[in-house]
Amino acid sequence: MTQHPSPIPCIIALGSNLGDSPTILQGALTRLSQHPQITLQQQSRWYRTAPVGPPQPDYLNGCVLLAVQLSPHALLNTLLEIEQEFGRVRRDPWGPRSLDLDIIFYGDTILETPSLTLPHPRMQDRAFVLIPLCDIAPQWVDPVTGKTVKDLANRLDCSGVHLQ
Ligand code: A4P
Ligand code: MG
Repeated sequence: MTQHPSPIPCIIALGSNLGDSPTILQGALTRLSQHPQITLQQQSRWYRTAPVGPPQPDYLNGCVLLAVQLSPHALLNTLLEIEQEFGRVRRDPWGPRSLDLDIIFYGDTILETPSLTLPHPRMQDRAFVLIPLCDIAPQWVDPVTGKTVKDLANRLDCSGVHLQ
């Protein structure tokens, strides 16, 4: 794995709507914090959110701020491994999942590759990402639009997002 000399601040969004979601999400955070190149710095509260996409159970969503000494693709591979460990088997787009880990921001990197887009391409439309993110990083500036997380969240209908 590529190792970066200085830690990069990264935002990861977590979601689950299959299985014992609180335990799965807490387990994923433990796994992340045990990684030698990852430091867990801040954690949002957990939110119960109405599903976006096809009918399915409500989600539990949250966000964390990490300091990461991995390249973007190495970080993605680590997240995919953790998803697998927690029983992620369904691959239906937008369908229910035991664990979804998305990279929202990797510093102020803008990247478009077949396997990874940064910032996350749908982040600015998603109250289930931006409301939890306001707990920990409201002043983070989206490098694409130049807007803060708080300003992006204020444009959205947040009626489906409730504190757990
Ligand atoms: N990928 C590209 N960019 C990224 C990135 N920034 N972070 C690629 C993570 N992955 C990224 O992901 C498919 C592939 O996207 C990865 O292998 C990676 O190479 P996936 O997790 O298997 O697919 P997915 O999550 O089903 O698809 P997608 O389009 O990423 O879905 P979203 O946008 O994540 O939406 N409603 C509520 N309330 N809460 C939710 O959390 N989540 C979704 C999934 C739908 N509705 C929801 C929620
Ligand atoms: Mg995903």
